[in-house]
Amino acid sequence: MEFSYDDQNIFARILRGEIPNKTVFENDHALAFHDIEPQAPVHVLVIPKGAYVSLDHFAGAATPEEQAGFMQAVAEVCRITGVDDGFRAIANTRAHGVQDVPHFHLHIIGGRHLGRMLP
Ligand code: IU
Repeated sequence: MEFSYDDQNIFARILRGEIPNKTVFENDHALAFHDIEPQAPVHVLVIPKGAYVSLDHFAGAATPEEQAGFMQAVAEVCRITGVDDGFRAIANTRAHGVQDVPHFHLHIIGGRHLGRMLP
């Protein structure tokens, strides 16, 4: 499918430094920051710095370096937040996935037992 990126979305503005964020980790290709409305003791969003609207867009179009940088950020978030007992990683996607912000983001949620959730 065709992906169209809106560069006025809130995470694009965070990446441009127009809006502050509580950064957990940053590298050349990704930024991780605390969710503004945490659903658990740990709730961090990991986003690529490139203009990707969704997980499938990122997975299909990002360079190997961008993908490696993103996964390094995921690993660092898990290490820094200490979610050794486990966590959930969620990528809400488009309308059926109830994605609010159209810049790919992976929720890393943990710090408590999360219960079963499928879907
Ligand atoms: P979603 O996966 O697109 O549905 O979730 C977007 C998340 O972005 C949601 O958990 C919000 O609390 C979070 N968020 C944020 O951290 N900072 C913001 O300025 C805005 C949303 I707007």
